[in-house]
Formats: sequence, structure tokens, C-alpha cells
Amino acid sequence: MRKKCIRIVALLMIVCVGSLCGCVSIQKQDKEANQRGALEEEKPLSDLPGKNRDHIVVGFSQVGSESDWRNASTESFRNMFTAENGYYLLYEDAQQKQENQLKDVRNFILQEVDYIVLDPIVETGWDTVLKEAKDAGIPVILVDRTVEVENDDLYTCWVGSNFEEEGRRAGEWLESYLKWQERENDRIRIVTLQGTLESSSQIGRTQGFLKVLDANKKWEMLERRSGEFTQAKGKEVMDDFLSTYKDIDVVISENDNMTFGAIEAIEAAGKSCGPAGDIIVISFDAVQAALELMKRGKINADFECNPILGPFVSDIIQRLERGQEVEKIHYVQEQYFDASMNLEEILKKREY
Ligand code: GZL
Repeated sequence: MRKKCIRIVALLMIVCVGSLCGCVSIQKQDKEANQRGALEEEKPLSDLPGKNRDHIVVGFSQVGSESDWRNASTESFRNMFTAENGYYLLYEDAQQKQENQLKDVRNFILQEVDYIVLDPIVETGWDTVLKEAKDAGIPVILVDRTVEVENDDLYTCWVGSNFEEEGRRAGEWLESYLKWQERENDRIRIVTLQGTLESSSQIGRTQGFLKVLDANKKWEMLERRSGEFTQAKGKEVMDDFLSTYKDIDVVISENDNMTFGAIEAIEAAGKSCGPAGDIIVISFDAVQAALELMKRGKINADFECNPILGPFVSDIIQRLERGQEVEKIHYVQEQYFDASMNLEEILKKREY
């Protein structure tokens, strides 16, 4: 009996010491994780600065880390939402899954954050969770991509790009480029690498380009298929396009990482791309690595999508904190680049 008691006491001591270490490691994990921005363990609210706290607590659900553009977007928020700037950022990477974002938003509500920032991976499926945030009195600011909801009172505002405008400008650029090549009356065979289907960036770019495609009867869209905004999938889809279609004149790639994969596939098939190549390559995002490839003659044109949204969102939050009204839609300014430009100079000034 005595032995059993000693064993139980010993076991209890091990459990206590273990949980103490565990607690220390969780706290330590919290600290490290919080630097990464992924709070693994919920901290008691009293530990979080914010409402009646001395910081504004912002919960940010990010799409994932699928592209250079996405990483620049994340960095923009991390650099802006710091303690020095008066914020406490709860950052979650949803790994390109909507169900993770739904969990993120509900977790932010539970933690009574002051603001929710959401980059919605796709446009639909948000009404219920946005209503929960509204009922909890937590403003939701949409960034980058947007949502389709019954009632747009479910979110405070959206900061992002005019994706349809990006797509249309890409089509108009192709029109003028073909004219310059004296190919305006040629049959032009096009394939498109689409982004994540049903994301607003994919919908807008596809729709915008389609407007110009419809106005050019000699252009033929051989196929559109999603490369999911990633390099690997972009290569896989382009490989398949190249083995399916003998003559491709133009690739429209709805982000630079799919373009990187497409260029790999084109060159592996013994073809060439860019101004001196067999295939015209038109891309979106205009990240540094893509402009480097443009400088090396592999990309013809690239339509910028500005990922530096952190400062815009902080400005909106500061205005809301002062009780000011904010616009529903905030478009960011964007430009395009093509191989005729001085890319050396342009690259010196690029932030991302
Ligand atoms: C566009 C953004 C897209 C980028 C991709 O605003 O949603 O998602 O074009 C990223 O690089 O994956």
C-alpha cells in the first residue's frame, strides 16, 4: 500500500513538473510563435493588449504562402502591425484552405480582437461567419481579395486591386504589341494559366482579358486551366498545354509564380519565350524575380498587383478609432512593365 502511495505521489510530482515545463515551453512557444504571429495557445485576454488594453488587437487571416506576392503581402502586414505602432497582431496562415480561415475568424471573435483583417481565398461562403463577427461588434476589413455576400454591411471595407482592370489592360497591351509586330490580322492561339478558381483575382483577371479577347475575332483561347497560383502547378499545366496544343502563340499567366513554372515547361519542351521567343508571355503581380526574368528576355509584359496593403489598412483602422467614416472600396494604384522599359532602373526601386 505504502509503495502504491509513493508511486502515486511520484507520478503526481512528474505530472506537476512536466506540466510546469510544458507551461514554460508553451509560454516560450507563445513568445516565439507570437513573433511568427501564429499564436498556438490562446493567451488569457488579460495578457493581450487591446480593448481597454494599450494596443489595438488585430486578427489577420492570410490566404497562405503560395507565392512571392503573398509573402510580400504578409511582410507588409507584419511590418505595419507592430507593438511600436500600437498594435498586437494575431497572424494566421490558412494554407490556402477556406475552412482554416473560417476557424481563424471564429477564433479571433472568441479572443475579442478589436479588428479582423481577412484576405478571403475565394469569394463565397462567408455570410455566416461575417455575421458572427458583426454580432460580436468586431469590424472586418477585407484585403486583397474580396467576397460575394448577401449584404455588404457584413464587412466594413475592402482594400485591394481592380483585378478586372488588370486583365483588361493585359489584353489591350497584347493588342498593341501584335500591331507593332504587324500580326494584328494573324490567327493568335492563346492559353491561360488561371489562379485559384473563384478567387476574386482569378475572376477579375479572366473576365478583364475576356473583354478584349471577344473584340479580337482572330484570337483563339485554346484552353484556360487553374495553376492554383503556384509554380509547381503552373509548370504541370503548361507541360500539358504544350503536349496538347502544337502551336501556342501566347501564355496569359495570372500570377508570376505560375509564370516561373510555365517558362520551365516551355524551355524543357525545346521552345523559347519572351520578345525574341516563340511564345509571348504575359504575367501578373510584377514581383522582383519576374522583372529579373523580363530583363533576361523571358517575359514580355507583367501587370503589377500591389501587395503593400499594410499601411492602407493601418490608416483605415486609425480613422475608425477616431470615429471617422471610411470608404467601402479602396483601390490601390498599379502599373505595368514590359521588356521595352529600362528594367535595370526599375529593379533598383522595387520594394518587393
Ligand atoms: C492578387 C492575389 C494573388 C496574387 C498571387 O491580389 O490575391 O494571390 O496574384 C497570390 O500571387 O497567390
